[in-house]
Amino acid sequence: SNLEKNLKKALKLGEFRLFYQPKLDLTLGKIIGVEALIRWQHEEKGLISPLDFIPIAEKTGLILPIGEWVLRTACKQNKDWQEAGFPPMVMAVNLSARQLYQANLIEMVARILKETGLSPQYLELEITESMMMEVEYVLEIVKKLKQIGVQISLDDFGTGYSSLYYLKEFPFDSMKIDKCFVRNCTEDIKDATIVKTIIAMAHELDIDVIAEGIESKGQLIFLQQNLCNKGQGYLFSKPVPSEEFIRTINEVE
Ligand code: G
Ligand code: G
Ligand code: MN
Ligand code: NA
Repeated sequence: SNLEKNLKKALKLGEFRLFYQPKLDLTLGKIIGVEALIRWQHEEKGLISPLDFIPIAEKTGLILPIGEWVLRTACKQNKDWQEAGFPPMVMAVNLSARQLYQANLIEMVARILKETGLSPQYLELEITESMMMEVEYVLEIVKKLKQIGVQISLDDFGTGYSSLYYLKEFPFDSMKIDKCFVRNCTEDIKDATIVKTIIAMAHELDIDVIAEGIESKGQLIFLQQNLCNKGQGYLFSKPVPSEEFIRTINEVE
């Protein structure tokens, strides 16, 4: 298709950009990590959201070269920030299902870490419940990634098939409370209950829990009162280009 051709061209022309959104320690108000989020800087259409091209990239398989570019760019950026003297942060990268099932994923991650010189503890891979088509296979992949030393988080928790089996069997370092629950947690008793329960369960399971989509002071206070000590959202910063992210670090620290 046309979009497919354009995506290939975009990769060749270097039209993809990574934007960065900070993850904060909600108790200390300090930046503890960052999530890399892709955008397409189109010469005529401007900035295109991943929602408009990741699904096609997944269907066509172009997500593999694009995903590799994302991983390399994010690792290199994180290494560059460390070398510039900023406090070390964990860089989170979103994986697609196609990538998780790609034969050489483990080798690719190891190679990119080696090429960029980033220590594995500063890379976190975000996966979602919807990727668990073959649970046992994914579990093996996740275990191998953990052996390399990277962190694994469960993104969009509560929106997929949400089997608690995953939480029991998978060595997740953290889980992210989806923004659809955070959005109304100060007004809707059901959302409040779900958010509180996810936080309590994560603590009991000894998994880090991070709330996403925090947009208001009220949501922040609710999360703090319920002992969620990590979060991200527009209240702190929307995803921004690297230069702007650096300014955010300086403001927050
Ligand atoms: O940043 P934004 O809200 O526009 O992202 C929209 C969706 O695109 C989210 O589900 C996010 O996880 C996904 N996304 C953003 N960047 C990447 C990426 O580099 N790889 C993959 N696979 N998904 C991404
Ligand atoms: O699927 P994933 O959780 O990776 O997607 C994260 C998406 O959430 C990104 O597209 C990012 O731009 C978006 N996002 C980040 N913070 C907020 C927020 O506070 N509110 C809303 N509505 N979206 C957010
Ligand atoms: Mn994510
Ligand atoms: Na999410």
